[in-house]
Amino acid sequence: MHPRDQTIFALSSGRPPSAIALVRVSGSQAGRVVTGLAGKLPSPRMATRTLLRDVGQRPIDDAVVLWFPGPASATGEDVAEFHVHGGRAVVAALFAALSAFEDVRPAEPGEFTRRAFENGKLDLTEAEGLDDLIHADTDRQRHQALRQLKGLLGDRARDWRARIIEASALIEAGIDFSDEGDVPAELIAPALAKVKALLAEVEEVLAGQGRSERLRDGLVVAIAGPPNVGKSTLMNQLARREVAIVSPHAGTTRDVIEVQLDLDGYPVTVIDTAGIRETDDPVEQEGVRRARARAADADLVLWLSDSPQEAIDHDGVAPIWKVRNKVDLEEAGRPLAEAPGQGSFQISASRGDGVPELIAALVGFAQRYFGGTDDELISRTRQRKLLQETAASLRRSVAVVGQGEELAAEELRLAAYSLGRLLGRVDVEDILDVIFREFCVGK
Ligand SMILES: Nc1nc2c(ncn2[C@@H]2O[C@H](COP(=O)(O)OP(=O)(O)OP(=O)(O)O)[C@@H](O)[C@H]2O)c(=O)[nH]1
Ligand SMILES: [Mg+2]
Repeated sequence: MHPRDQTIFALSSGRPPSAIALVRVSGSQAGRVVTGLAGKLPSPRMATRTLLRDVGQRPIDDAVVLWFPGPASATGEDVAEFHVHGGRAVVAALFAALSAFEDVRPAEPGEFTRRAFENGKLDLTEAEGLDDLIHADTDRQRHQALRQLKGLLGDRARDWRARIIEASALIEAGIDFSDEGDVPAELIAPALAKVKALLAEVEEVLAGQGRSERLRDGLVVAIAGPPNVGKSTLMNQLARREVAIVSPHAGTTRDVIEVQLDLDGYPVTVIDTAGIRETDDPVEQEGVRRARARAADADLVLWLSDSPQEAIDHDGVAPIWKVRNKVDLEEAGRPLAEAPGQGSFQISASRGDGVPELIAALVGFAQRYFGGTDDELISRTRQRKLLQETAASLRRSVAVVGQGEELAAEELRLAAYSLGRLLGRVDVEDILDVIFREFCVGK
């Protein structure tokens, strides 16, 4: 049997040991597997308590079994779920029993979802939403993924595709009518009007500022500055744990250290870097090189210093906030010379003074950066690229219609093709592997 037609199984719940482990089976052999292990098939969709036994009739575990005959199942195939005790040995014994069946094998990552997609249970944009939901770390990412999973973009794309096909049918009917000479204007004009209206809708969706795409990836904030100014101390404050080594030696941090923060539901990655200075130590030189490179790519740079006259030594397009640290030392001696201005802060990273204000400003920055994502439909570069191609083809079809209706019809075909790729309905074998490989096993 071809691997594609084989029955697959996987642990769909978290890593054992856990209270309960959920093992899913999907494919034509699922019924035979359940009968083999549980003695008989339970009623469809009814949780049924059963003792599972292997081929030698040795007990595996006392389990709850669910039976979902296809096509009304998650994958569209026959599906069985075994809820067993989540011990490593229990799961291993169940896996061994499952593998003993002919044409039953462990699933590849994302293979359940891929089968659901291939059986038309969801389109590719929804599958992407599902992947995002599983990987969502913050509340706003979850919200965004749920919207994607609802199929809002897919619904729009299906509607556009149907209307493009209508428009090209009008044009092609015109071409068929007129053996010679021009296609009558009364056929072309309504088709063109349809295409223009469509184009406006696609462009409106594209006009979103990519905030949803950013929400998937998160915001990167780099802490940079000279050595020993307290960058790692600030990092630890933001992370609320000791992620980076702090020491009075200049040149302590060499690697780039990252922590993921959830700032008011926004995903933010903070990176702590090596202090930037000229040095002869080759290891520290490499650290400084990495620090510069990461800070140059960041979305926001916190330039930390411990003296008022510190010059900023940084290249990049990202905004830079000046953060003056160790103000506790200055307070003890003389009063602070200046009050903090726009994009400028005074903190004591070791005592925590000024850190809440800095965090509040970061939340504000994240709010502006991600903006309102509620009306955005695009969440991936792949989707944006295909919609751009669609819009370009629609634009060309309007532009070339004067030179020949066949040319316009061909552009419309291309536009429909791009939308088909967006939905995963045409010619996407190459990208399917890439997308589904990112999924977890068991999903
Ligand atoms: N008084 C005072 N000392 C601080 C403050 N923040 C950090 N320090 C001290 O400054 C020294 C350097 O701190 P680090 O956090 O290691 O500085 P860094 O910028 O990461 O240094 P490198 O990794 O070497 O570039 C340590 O001795 C800290 O305890 C502060 O707000 N006040
Ligand atoms: Mg450091």
